[in-house]
Amino acid sequence: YLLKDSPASVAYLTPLLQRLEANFRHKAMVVEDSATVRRYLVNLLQKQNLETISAHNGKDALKLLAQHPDITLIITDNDMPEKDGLTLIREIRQQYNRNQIAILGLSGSNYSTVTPLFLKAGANDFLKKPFNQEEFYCRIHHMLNMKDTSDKLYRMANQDALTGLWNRRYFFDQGCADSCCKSRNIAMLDIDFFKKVNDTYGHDAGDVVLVHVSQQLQHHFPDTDATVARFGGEEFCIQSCLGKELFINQLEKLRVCIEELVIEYQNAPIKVTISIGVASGAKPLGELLKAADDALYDAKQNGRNQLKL
Ligand code: GH3
Ligand code: MG
Ligand code: MG
Ligand code: MG
Ligand code: MG
Repeated sequence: YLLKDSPASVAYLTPLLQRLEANFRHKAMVVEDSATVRRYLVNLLQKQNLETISAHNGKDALKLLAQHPDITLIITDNDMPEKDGLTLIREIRQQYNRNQIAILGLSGSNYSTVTPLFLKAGANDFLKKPFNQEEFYCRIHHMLNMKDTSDKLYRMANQDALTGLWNRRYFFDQGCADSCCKSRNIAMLDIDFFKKVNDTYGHDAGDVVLVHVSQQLQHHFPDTDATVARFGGEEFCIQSCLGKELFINQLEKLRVCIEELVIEYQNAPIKVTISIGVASGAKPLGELLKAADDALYDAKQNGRNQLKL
């Protein structure tokens, strides 16, 4: 298909081959009431390495989307029984933006306003039926390239490059959006005498320790019940809506795990401990952070490797 009449130069082929490889990470859904067209579209997408499921109308599509929240690409017809494509797109856009799910509208409707209607409803792009197969592939590839670039930018803006944890920016965005959370828990964590690790084993060893400690944080506080962020240097912050008792128990388990952890770096066994300050309540994020930081200071003053409230 795309390769058929392309110049056979490396510069031209490489992005196409990279696109085909990256397509394995996407899941597509075709929404179309005509069984023939539906099968045809599914087949076209599968040829491009896209795992593809299909729905026969908008209502069915919403049900499938709820069962497959990892769908990243939707190709939808407009005229369908139960729920049309435009309504479907408007409803999807209440939950997912253009960067989360890319939508291509596809319609044979013979009136000139159909393109702007689709775009205003929230489609990323639109194609009129009958379409040219090459154009279809070009538009799909373009949408997926945009989606991958947007995902990459999102990660770069919100994740810490060394540890993969969320960064400070994400933590505050999330923390303010979560105002529905009546009562929340905040923990500030800081590695004890970390400067000594750098001084003794070198800065690279220090980086390895930061990665291992972060993995323990992630393991004890999965994304489903907490936001774990690297605040800077060797300082971390956790926000959780777990019950206070559960939260403290889990932090205590984490502290002991890190105390017992032996990090091998170039045959040198490195051990570290962490101090933790905790604050809870239905208060603004800033106030809780200040209280947790004060508690962390107490933990340090009181001999480190401990949790203070
Ligand atoms: P305390 O127990 O009081 O927290 O002592 P500390 O030595 O851990 O604290 P201090 O704030 O004096 O030192 C923190 C050190 O962390 C200093 C800095 O060089 C180091 N650091 C900050 N960011 C990084 C990083 O990304 N990698 C490495 N290897 N070291 C870092
Ligand atoms: Mg139709
Ligand atoms: Mg310090
Ligand atoms: Mg420290
Ligand atoms: Mg510190």
